[in-house]
Amino acid sequence: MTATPNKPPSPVEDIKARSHYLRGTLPASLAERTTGALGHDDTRVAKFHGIYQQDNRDIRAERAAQRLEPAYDFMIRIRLLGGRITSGQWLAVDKLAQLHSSGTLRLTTRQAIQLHGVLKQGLPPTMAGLGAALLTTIAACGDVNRNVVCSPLPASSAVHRAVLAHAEAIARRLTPATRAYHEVWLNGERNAVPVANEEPIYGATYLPRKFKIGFAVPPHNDIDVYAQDLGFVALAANGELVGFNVAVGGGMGATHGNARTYPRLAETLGACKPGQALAVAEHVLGIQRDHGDRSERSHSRLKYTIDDRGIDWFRAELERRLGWSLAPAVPVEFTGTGDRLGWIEGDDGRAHLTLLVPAGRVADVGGEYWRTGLNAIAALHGGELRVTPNQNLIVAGVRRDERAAIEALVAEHGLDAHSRATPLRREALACVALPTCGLAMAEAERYLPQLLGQLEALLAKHGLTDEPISLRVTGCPNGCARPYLAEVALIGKAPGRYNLLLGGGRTGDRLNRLYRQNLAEPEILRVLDELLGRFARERGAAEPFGDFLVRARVLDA
Ligand code: SRM
Ligand code: SF4
Repeated sequence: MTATPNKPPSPVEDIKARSHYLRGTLPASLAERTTGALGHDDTRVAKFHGIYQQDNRDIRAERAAQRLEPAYDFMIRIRLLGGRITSGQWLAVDKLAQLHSSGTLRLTTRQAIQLHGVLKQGLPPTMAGLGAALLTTIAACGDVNRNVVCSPLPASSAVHRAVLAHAEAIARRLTPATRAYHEVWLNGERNAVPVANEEPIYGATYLPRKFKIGFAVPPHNDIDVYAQDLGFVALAANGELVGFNVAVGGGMGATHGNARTYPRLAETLGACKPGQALAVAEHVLGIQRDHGDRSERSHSRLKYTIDDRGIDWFRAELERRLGWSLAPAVPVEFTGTGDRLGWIEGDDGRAHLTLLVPAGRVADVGGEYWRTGLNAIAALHGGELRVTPNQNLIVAGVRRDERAAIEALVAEHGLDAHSRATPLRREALACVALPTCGLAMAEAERYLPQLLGQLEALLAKHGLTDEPISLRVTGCPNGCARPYLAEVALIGKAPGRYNLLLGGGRTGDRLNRLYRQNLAEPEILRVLDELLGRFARERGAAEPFGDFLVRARVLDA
């Protein structure tokens, strides 16, 4: 186990080791009726099962004043490989959400679906219901390989099918092998004799920290491949998949005021053949398992392992484990990180409709009936839906004769945001933040609509309404909406206060930079008003806002 010199392993390492391959004492914690919480260690173990203990922060102070324990409840993250879910599964999830959660679904930036507000007694039936719908939450959280993301729009069917097959194979191989999930949630029999090593890949203490893999299909970087611990960029020739560029060490998370933490772009190491991707994934993960920092959790992602030891060391170690060398990387060009909203024709006679779901929240609110409307679409379509890493939803593989009926449902339920939204709104992302996220320092999802309105007014003032500018807002520096890649990012510092970061690239391959700290809304708007004014006057032809800020050396001021 690699720990920082002179520092002991973090207490989480002990909890993992004691958990007996993620069993912990979950059944006892679930049966305990005197509290709405799980036992201390079990809150850690539950994460590996896709379950986060939270409490409603809107009423935290009030509960404390009444000397009540926090209003504990749970977020359940359903892991959907490549964002894929059948219509039947969608309807099953909605039903469980109505029965056991706050009733809304949340599409995430890693193509998963989250339920919030599940009470402890609601966990077993929800988990069993998900299992019955052939859905899983295993490894949606925890120190393991998380949901593998994959460019979701299958417009070029052969390449996408092939890429997805590789993503699936890797996700399967790197799914924890423990039977604990079945035992606790799906009434699996417990082995009378414990299996000696239930986790041939992970071992008893799993990884030092979360690990993320993504597959992008150029020219669309709609998964933000350079934000992944391990990114595969598909290389195609004549409509066939011929290989992948391999990029390592991406990550967004940082902590305010801690210089040992920072966002980092993944670096391209080289290229591999399609059939070699699984070995690459297994060995990159293996290096991180064996060499990642297990004492200081804020410094334990692969990006720090690489920076601490050097990229040359990493490459040599990877090639030693592989027994072969990566080929030179192939130059690729991306055109953007957003989704292609609206209808896109596939090359197989099917069409795909990408709907803009504001901040990924599936709720009936404000004249947009996302829950009712998507249920109706799912019932009619009967086929596949795909969650995108931009928190949107694709109605995939629509037959020509279904199209008009789906369009009618979209219009009837007010789900046509994609056709009327400004470019700013089409690409904007916000993380969940308050009231459920325990780490939020400021609002994000709930603040986004107001902020968008204000920024649209500024853009209109400067004649920039049609300008695509990427905006991402998070409630803290952990980076769940990948804010460090946006042209304009607000990162929560305190209630109503944000750091303003500017100058990210439009194709996801340049980090933005901190421009001003701890600003309240009026100051944010004043700064952006001035910069957008300059941009309107001084930009080069078709020059994006982020590029302009870098070229004009605005960020050096
Ligand atoms: Fe995240 C922790 C929500 C994508 C980096 N993230 C959390 C938690 C679970 C808070 C916690 O630990 O108590 C948040 C739950 C909020 C809630 O109430 O739902 C949370 N993260 C999310 C989601 C739902 C944001 C969203 O609005 O869509 C995304 C769920 C993804 C999924 O389906 O698996 C989500 N999180 C990300 C991403 C983006 C990505 O993966 O592409 C990142 C940045 C990439 C990266 O990992 O570097 C991200 N989340 C973090 C971090 C910082 C990790 C680090 O390296 O420091 C934390 C904090 C932690 O792990 O300690 C975190
Ligand atoms: Fe919570 Fe921070 Fe992630 Fe937002 S970025 S969901 S506030 S951990």
